[in-house]
Amino acid sequence: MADSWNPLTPQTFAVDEIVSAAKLNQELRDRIQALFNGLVGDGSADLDVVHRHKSGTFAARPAAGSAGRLYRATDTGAIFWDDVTAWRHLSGRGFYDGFDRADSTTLGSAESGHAWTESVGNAEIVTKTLRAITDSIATIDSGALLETAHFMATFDTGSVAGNVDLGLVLRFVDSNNYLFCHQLAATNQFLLKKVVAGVATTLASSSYTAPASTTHYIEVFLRGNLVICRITNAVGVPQAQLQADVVADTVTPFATATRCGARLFNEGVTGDVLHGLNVVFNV
Ligand SMILES: [Ca+2]
Repeated sequence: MADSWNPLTPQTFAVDEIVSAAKLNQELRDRIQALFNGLVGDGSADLDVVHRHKSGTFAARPAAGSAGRLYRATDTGAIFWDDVTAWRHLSGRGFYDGFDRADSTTLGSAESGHAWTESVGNAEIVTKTLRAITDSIATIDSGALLETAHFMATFDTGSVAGNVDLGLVLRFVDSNNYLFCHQLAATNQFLLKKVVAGVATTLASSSYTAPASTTHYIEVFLRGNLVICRITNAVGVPQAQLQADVVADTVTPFATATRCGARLFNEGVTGDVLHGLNVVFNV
């Protein structure tokens, strides 16, 4: 008999039908063709099988270990690729939070869907800003290795210029191992530092005294071992820029860092606050 591939018009079977081999064979062929069309061909041509990848919340993502899988996180909008050893960030809208929600001592989830963690100390949301109650590092999980990224943050310095101590954490493993940029009144500098086994080392620095109660922007380009950080005042004038090669830190010791966030060490009502943070991963 001639081939007749028509997966959209399956055979019908009566309850008491004794099915002929030809009819069963036809049905089998049609179903296999439908599967083939859906997976290999143009999915829109076959309504029986639509090729979709596994999806679910970021927290429900399985462990990496099967090469080539894709996973779409429904809450953070990210798509990841499994390279066996780790999930790689393939695309997505990235992370963003303007803290446009009610005052709270817990940080909840960012507007992009990423869950905040108070990795160090205690922070809170006050008047649509992030503020430290005690010296704090608040992080989110990007879900993949932070090899390249672009950070843009808006801060307001606190009301006491001599206490300014704010920054962005670019790669965070734990409270004793992380890379960060830092505006620090104690030395009147903008700095890039690494903390390894609890010991902080300055990788680059530039003189800058941040005035009190003033909006600043911090922008960071993270490109593997190359890091460029700059701090800009409210009218867009760059005040300090750092360029550093952190070659030893690209994969070691921060190889497992998937977290990044804000470091606020000038706490309380007179302290510095973060207005908003946007991070685009793997740009
Ligand atoms: Ca808190």
